[in-house]
Amino acid sequence: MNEKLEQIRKEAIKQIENSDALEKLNEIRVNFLGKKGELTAVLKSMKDVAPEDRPKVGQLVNETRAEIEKVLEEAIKKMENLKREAQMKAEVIDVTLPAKKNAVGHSHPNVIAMEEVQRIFIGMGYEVVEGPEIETDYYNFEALNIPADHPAKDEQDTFYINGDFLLRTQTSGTQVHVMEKGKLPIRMIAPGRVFRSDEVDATHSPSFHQIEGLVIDKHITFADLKGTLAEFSKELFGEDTKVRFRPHHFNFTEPSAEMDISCFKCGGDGCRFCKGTGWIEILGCGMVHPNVLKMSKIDPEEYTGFAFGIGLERIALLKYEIDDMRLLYENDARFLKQF
Ligand code: 2U9
Repeated sequence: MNEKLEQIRKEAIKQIENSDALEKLNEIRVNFLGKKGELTAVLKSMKDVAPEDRPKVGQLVNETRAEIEKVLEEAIKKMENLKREAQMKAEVIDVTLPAKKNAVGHSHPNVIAMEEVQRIFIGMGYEVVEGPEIETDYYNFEALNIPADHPAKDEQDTFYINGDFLLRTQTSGTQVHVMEKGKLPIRMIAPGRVFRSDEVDATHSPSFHQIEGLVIDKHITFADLKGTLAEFSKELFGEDTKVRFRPHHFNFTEPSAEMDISCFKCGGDGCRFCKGTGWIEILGCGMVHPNVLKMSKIDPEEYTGFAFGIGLERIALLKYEIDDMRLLYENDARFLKQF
């Protein structure tokens, strides 16, 4: 019996030492220590042992069971540790690996320019007002002192919808809506999309954006216009920017002017950017025509005002040195991600 037990002990330990998986160790436990296992079989055969030897044999069986259990527990612990270590190794985070790059969207140059221009005028106390893209002939032309036979009203320049309705060719209608409300003084900008029946090329598009400004109050003079637009230009193009005004004609302003800024590339000496002139045209402006005030029930004897119009795309092209307007509409990600 002793020998049998010793054989069981040796065999169990050998199998435990040779096993390489937790499942195998469990099998060994069942085979040696389980109800139908080898040690239990020895206990069952106690009836064949002489009664006086039974306590000794019983003790030996218990000792063998205890030892197998101990070796088994140790092996299980070792196996579990190995498993955990392997798992940790597999799941290890390499903090030196470069992070995954998430593709981030970019603001469109038009949006950047629009926000910058709005920020400057809001800083000067201007209100931002948006108006409808579909206007009537009255708000887009008549109220702005543009007569029925004006060339801008030609179908070649304006998209007509039906009857009286058209796609606005300038945001000025928005200012007319505000003037009609009769609340004075007015200090506002009207940003938005406008439409003209133009062919697409490097400097034209049938749809572009404007920011128009309007100030109406008592005692507003051309000096207010000059001071405001000079300050605006310095903020947008830099403190050293100079401005000059050239006489022009618009139906809705009198006198009217176009404003140039000194070239921000060469400082006014003349370069390729300003075509050697030292100046770059950036907007149109003027004192609001008395007829325009009268039509919106504002007395031109009591109130005067100035207005200006800025083509947003022109500002974006200049500021970011983009040489073709079409790039602003194609939305090619390779272009947009530069901003
Ligand atoms: C009211 C009265 C007057 C708005 C003005 C301009 C001059 C102008 C151009 C800029 C580039 C159009 O987009 S562009 O081609 N605009 O030169 N706009 S004064 O004058 C107004 C507006 C509203 C009631």
